[in-house]
Amino acid sequence: MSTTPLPPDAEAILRGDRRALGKGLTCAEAMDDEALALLDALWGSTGRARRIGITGPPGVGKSTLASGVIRAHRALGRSVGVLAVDPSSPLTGGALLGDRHRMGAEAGDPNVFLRSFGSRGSTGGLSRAAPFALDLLDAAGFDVVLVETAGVGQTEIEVATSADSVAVVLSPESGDAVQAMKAGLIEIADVLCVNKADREGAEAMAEALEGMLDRAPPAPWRPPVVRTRALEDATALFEALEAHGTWLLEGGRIEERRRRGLRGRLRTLVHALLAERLLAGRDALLDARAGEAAGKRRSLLDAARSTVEEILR
Ligand SMILES: Nc1nc2c(ncn2[C@@H]2O[C@H](COP(=O)(O)OP(=O)(O)O)[C@@H](O)[C@H]2O)c(=O)[nH]1
Ligand SMILES: [Mg+2]
Repeated sequence: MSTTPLPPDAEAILRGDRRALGKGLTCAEAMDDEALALLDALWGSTGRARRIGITGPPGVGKSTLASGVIRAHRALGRSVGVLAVDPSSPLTGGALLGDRHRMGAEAGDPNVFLRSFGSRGSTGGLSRAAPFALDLLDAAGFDVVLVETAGVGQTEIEVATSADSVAVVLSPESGDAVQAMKAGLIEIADVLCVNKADREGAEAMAEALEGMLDRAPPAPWRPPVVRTRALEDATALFEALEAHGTWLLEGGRIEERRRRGLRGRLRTLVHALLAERLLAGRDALLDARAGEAAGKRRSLLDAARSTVEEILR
């Protein structure tokens, strides 16, 4: 953490300047040097917001639910910063506009800040920017920071687990519910939400999830399975998330959970920094080993091992 005075843009974000926050998030999206300096400066001011993740396959109703959850927090006077992570396309704007539209009830409320965030290309190391964007929203002083991630990939799961409480949303019409389960989505759930409860198959899906939880090894927290009709009401999801938040605050569980989350992020960063440092200036070595693998003089794995040996020698 920096011990020098805060840079002006960091000061502005702490003061609640939304323009500065927007600019900071743009930097975070690119993970440029400016973003890194900003995050360094603001680290000491993070950790005050309650962080909520809403994840699940596309189309299950996450944005609609998020809108309801935001309204419930607003009714209690809490400010909310929202990050909608769209892995597919930060450029086309289709999904972005869709989210804006569905979260439209909050538009114009100065205590709700909504930002879409592209995660395309964020496949490793320092480019894993979304958790840092949550840090920025946290430092900006929102009472609640909510992130919606679409999809069931590793990145989405990582983003979701940088929240204190994670809701995994499924719907009876998402054919990829089984895939979501296989991808490890169920394991990260603190709350399981079967949305579109008005549709056929919702109750059967909820019961299947309950059965799965019955068979799982006992855990300190059993995720509740809530049924919602997001177009009408998201209260059940809001209340389940609140209950999980209360449980986390008992007996220091939240500190332990955050420490675990940060350990994962730290590992990722150390990986990236180590790789960057160790591979610097090694292009000739990599070319030579790749040539050997191409020419079948070594296997690819052997080439990798020997490259590591040479670098560490
Ligand atoms: N029938 C029904 N449709 C819903 C419900 N919740 C959301 N939808 C619709 O499902 C579609 C996808 O919703 P959206 O919130 O964008 O899903 P996301 O991709 O998971 O964020 C939209 O057309 C919603 O109006 C629900 O409870 N029941
Ligand atoms: Mg959405």
